[in-house]
Amino acid sequence: MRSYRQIFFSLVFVCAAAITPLKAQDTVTISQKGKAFSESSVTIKSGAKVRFVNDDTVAHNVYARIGSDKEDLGLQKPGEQGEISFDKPGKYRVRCAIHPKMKLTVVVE
Ligand SMILES: [Cu+2]
Repeated sequence: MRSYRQIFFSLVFVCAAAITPLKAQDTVTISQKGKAFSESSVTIKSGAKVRFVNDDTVAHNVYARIGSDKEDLGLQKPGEQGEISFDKPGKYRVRCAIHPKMKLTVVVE
């Protein structure tokens, strides 16, 4: 039956199209310990996320300026984590609102 074949291949195409964008999204994990980020700089692909994990004994408040927006993860207690997405290529600075010496540069390619 020709119509069943067409439906089958249409479904395969739709599923492949739905899965592809998910594979492109990478997540890089950055730890916070000793009132510092685990890296001073990280390079990611456009559309990827950076996950910030608080492995410290004190609270942190990670934020980044992306264009005119401020991405603020709010108060992160020890053991908590949060993610920031970076959709446009560029160089972004991530800071902690509590500890001004904490700096991370995110390069988005
Ligand atoms: Cu902090």
